[in-house]
Amino acid sequence: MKDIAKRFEELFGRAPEIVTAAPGRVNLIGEHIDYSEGFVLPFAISDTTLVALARRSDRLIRIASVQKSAEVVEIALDDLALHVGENWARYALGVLWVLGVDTGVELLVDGRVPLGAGLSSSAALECSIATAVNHLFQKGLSLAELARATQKAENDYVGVPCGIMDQSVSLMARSGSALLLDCRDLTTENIPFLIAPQGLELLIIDTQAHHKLVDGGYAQRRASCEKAVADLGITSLRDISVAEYAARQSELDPTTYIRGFHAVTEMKRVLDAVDALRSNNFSKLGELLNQSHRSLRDDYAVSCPELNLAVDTSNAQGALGSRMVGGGFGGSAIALMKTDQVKRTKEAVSKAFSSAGFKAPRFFTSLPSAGAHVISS
Ligand code: GAF
Repeated sequence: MKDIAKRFEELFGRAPEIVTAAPGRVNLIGEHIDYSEGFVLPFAISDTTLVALARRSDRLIRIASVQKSAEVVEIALDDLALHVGENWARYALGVLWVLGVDTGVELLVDGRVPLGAGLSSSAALECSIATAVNHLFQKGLSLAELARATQKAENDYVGVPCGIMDQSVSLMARSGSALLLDCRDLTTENIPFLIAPQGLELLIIDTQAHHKLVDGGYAQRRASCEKAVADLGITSLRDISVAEYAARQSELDPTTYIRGFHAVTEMKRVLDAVDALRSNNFSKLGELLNQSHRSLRDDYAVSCPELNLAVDTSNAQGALGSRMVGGGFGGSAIALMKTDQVKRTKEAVSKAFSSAGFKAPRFFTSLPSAGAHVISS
């Protein structure tokens, strides 16, 4: 694969001033609770999005992506607030808009996080650009500030109502650990996640499914959680125990109740998963993954037939546990299993998908990897 600095030079006729990388993620557990101020436990995967950037002496912004045939999109810096550009370009422009650059730039993206697999290629893109801008323009922003800024870019510039998890882990992850992230104040703790010495592997199954509900469904789930908070008169679902929540069921309409029930139980499962990891209790972790999946499928209603088939087939092959990850309605599932079960699980999932008439799934594995960093400057 060609070096991004070389490609930048071919495209823009000079060397970049900085090259950065930021990873995609999988979430071990803690799904759909980042926007309810919960704890989540994602880790960064080894696939990253590379960005090469150089300042211009005028006020022109020129951006391109290797995955879009390096076709250059141009916009005047003073027109950034107009929110223009095709989809991928808006993710990039949104970050320049939110962080503020005082000169034009040339920017090339090489996104190596599998696209459309629910592995947060968009957060990787945002965070790689944010890291480059923060360094080159000497913004001095902390990782938490960069996470809030990139989330704002996605919410307000692209128009996707995402939470804070994906950007935070892409920026803050450490190799060898899952990131216990408190989505209320963005404090973190690194929880070692070293499964290979235990003879275990976390298989990532990209179902290649993308159901239409994605956008509307996500916003509706968020709205249900906000309604539960408002109707119960509490500050956040984070501030109520499962028992107290259940005791107040009559105060909520059935849909609001069941959505919030997922959130409060998932918050507890994350803390239980941390305990399980700290005591090397991987069968307990597997059980929590299964509970999380059932809750996302039955209570939160964000799974889909492809994700359920991936999870059920993995479990039937003897996985310790399996669940859908990310926003849902498609994307990927994870399955924790003994290393020697990986091959036959892949075969079984592929066969089950083919029999069900689904697209062929893709498989990945990844060790927990480092967050965004400068490669050269
Ligand atoms: C998507 C969002 F971008 C995250 O903020 C998070 O809510 C996740 O879905 C569900 O946990 O990845």
